[in-house]
Amino acid sequence: TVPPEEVNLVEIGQKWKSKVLRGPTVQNVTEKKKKYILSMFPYPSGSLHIGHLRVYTITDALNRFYKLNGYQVLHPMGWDAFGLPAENAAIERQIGPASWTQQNIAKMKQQLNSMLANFDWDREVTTCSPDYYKFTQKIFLELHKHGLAYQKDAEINWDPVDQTVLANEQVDSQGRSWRSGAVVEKRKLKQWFLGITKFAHSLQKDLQLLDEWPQNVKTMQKNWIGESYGTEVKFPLSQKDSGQITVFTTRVETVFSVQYIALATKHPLVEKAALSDPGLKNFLKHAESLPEDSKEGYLLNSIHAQHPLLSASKKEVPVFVAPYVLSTYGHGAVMGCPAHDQRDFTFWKHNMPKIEMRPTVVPKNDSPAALRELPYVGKSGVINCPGSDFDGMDTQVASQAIATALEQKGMGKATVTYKLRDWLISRQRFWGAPIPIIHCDDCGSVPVPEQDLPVRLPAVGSLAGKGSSLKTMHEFVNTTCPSCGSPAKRETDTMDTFMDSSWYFFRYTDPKNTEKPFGFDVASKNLPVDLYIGGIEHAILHLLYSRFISKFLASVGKWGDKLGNGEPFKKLVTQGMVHGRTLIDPETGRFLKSDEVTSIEGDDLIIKATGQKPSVAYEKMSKSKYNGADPDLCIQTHGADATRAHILFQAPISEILSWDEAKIVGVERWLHKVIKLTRKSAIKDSAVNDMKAPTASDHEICFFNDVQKLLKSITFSFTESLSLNTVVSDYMKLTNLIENAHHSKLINSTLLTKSLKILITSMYPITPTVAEEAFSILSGSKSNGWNLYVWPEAEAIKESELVNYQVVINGKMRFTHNAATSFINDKDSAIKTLLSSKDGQKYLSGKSIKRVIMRNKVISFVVN
Ligand code: ANZ
Ligand code: ZN
Repeated sequence: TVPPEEVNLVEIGQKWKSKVLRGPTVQNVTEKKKKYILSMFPYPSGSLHIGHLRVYTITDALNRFYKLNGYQVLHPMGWDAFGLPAENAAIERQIGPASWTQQNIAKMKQQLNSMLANFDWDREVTTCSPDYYKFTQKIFLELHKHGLAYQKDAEINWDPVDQTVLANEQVDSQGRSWRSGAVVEKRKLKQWFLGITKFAHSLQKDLQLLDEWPQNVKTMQKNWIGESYGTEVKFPLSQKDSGQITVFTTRVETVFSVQYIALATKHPLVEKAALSDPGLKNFLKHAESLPEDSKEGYLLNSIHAQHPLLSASKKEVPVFVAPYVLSTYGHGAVMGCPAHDQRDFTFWKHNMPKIEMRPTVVPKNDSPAALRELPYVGKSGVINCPGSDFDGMDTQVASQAIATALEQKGMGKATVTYKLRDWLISRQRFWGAPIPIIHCDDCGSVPVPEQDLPVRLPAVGSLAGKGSSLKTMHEFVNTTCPSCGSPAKRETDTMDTFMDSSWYFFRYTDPKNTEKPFGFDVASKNLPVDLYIGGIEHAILHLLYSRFISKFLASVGKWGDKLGNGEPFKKLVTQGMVHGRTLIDPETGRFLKSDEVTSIEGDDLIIKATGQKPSVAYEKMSKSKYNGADPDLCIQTHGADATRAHILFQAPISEILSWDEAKIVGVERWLHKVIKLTRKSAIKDSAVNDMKAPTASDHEICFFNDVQKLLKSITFSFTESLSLNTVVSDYMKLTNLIENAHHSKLINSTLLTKSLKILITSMYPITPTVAEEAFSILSGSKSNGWNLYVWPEAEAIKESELVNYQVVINGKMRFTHNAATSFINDKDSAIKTLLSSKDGQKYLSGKSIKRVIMRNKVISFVVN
């Protein structure tokens, strides 16, 4: 209704931008109260997308909130700048990856400024800069010194598109590369690994300390680490002194039902047997194309195993090769119990259909004869193995007793197994931190001496082509051995970029340190990170690697937290994705560009060409669906404050945000209202000398209480629930409350102005330029010691005897009116008040009043 040119949010944004970017000037910062607020640093791809905008708006709002509350806030920003996309883009554009990366960083920094993010730019880190990767290399050498970085021949995942190996964590369940999407090939190569499995137990156990992490992330990590308690059992081979097969089992009480042993195709005994068994050789070839749940098997004629606990007559156990046995889990060997395990059951039926199964665990309270349904996989039961020492025992007792018996015979022991493998960090690509090792024919792999760090990447104008690696750069490769001085060769693999990002949050605490990655005191003071925000896609990868490196660094005394568990992130929030409005032609199923539709009455859309309504859906943004949103454009059109508030208002931070720019009008209207209300109050403030009696009226008490309740709710949302969408809706409620009070003329102007100031200060974290503008308007007349950068403390709720009167007009309940119990004592004055209230005007103006009845809490009008 008011012409929009009256309030120009874009102009207000520009006017206050530089001041707001510097952040609030806070006087009473206490050393004791610290907050480390961190967002996962971006990959400098060249442009900020709307998902980035969402995360940085969240952290910036919290950053400003805590600063206003006197906290020393660490809110840094940096760049995860090594990696394949930069390398590929540089090859395409015929420029060096370093300069391409620098260009992108400059552009994205400008975008971060236009969204008004107040970062500690003096702490900026860039992982591809030599003064950063020097210390990535140092940490690698520290791991090496402790035996946690080693080279070994391994069957690895090879990405044929990106021409590099990948860590297990970077291959999805379909066997595809997380980045290129290519089907990963298996190759045997000598590679560098980090000993993350040495930390497997504490990585698993300490998940339970992370009570401020989302449960789903913890569950994913737990499953990935896969800690499993069980027993190692040895089955000697029949031919004397020819060795034994070790299996891992979690169900040792089923040991008497073992009817076969199955070996993984990569088991050393299998590889040996294949040398003299052409049938096996063929099977192994065939097995390469079999799925992991295949029931096929190959019976080995040359090997027979012996049961470690059974009498001589039942001792012999056949040995199979089976693709369902994983070579990388346990010992790559399984004791097959067809009667008690589903997979073993299926395998047995397929390969040995004629031989009966041998159940030895019986459901409780059941006779052995009742055991017809196989496999029986229940865990509570009784051992049914006549002649053994364990016959009749409860399974729980039996499993202990059997493990002890095996141990006494030297045929087994209790053990823990993990699914987690060591972290493969070698990459055969150029754009990464070189692994600081020199290979010498005489001395082996020699660490680069500390004073020679960093091992610099050669400065290249442009890269030759895909798969170009340090291997081809002879000046880099050829060097001398630091140990004996003879000619030697540098390691040409670079590190996985997840190594760069596994410690950057330490570097932020001490970014200018030239001696070491970071100082003990400053890191210990600032870590753990109080709040870490990032994408769920890192639930395993980055978050697991960071926990590992942090625990390692703590274990070698590089930092220490109060709890002593080396956990880097106290609270974790995974922000929801931003989905874009996707328009589809219902006839053809084609995705429509936004200029192919036009809006008609009531915001409805029609397709220009056909006049039909498009189908509308919200989906992951992608170029092919024309559903992307450009943050720059949104900020240019609506201003940064409206954009920030809109982003937060539309969805709780952990949930999917369906981005619809058109809906931003709601937030815009509210911000206009705030500015106009402030202007009106400023005039009133200077004109009216406050002559009100010091005792507040019931209306004023009620209004005061409502303001305090909203302020409490806003504070709670920032500190406890992080429901920033509620914060914005509370702002709106508070604005309306003040506006109505302003119109009602029932609230004295001191209280009104005070409440308006509460609103303006509390808006500062999310809409800082509007807050600055409103502050300057109001303090022009009288600031009365009001400091925009001090968070208002909610005051105690005041007692009042207010009643919520129901106003009924011609028998219909129309509105409620809050007033004192004494309100209806003076009937005439009550009617007058009601007629002049906003609702009263709406329902009663122009009507002639026949009768008014006031009884209890109901005021009844009869009108014409
Ligand atoms: C005998 C048995 C009897 C088993 C029974 C289970 C049930 P989790 O819990 O995941 O650790 N296993 C051991 N090594 C394996 C490998 N390399 N590939 C495939 N399977 C393997 O699983 C442990 C169980 O998985 C082990 O316990 C073993 O089968 C199987 F009624 O041993 B069990
Ligand atoms: Zn040497």
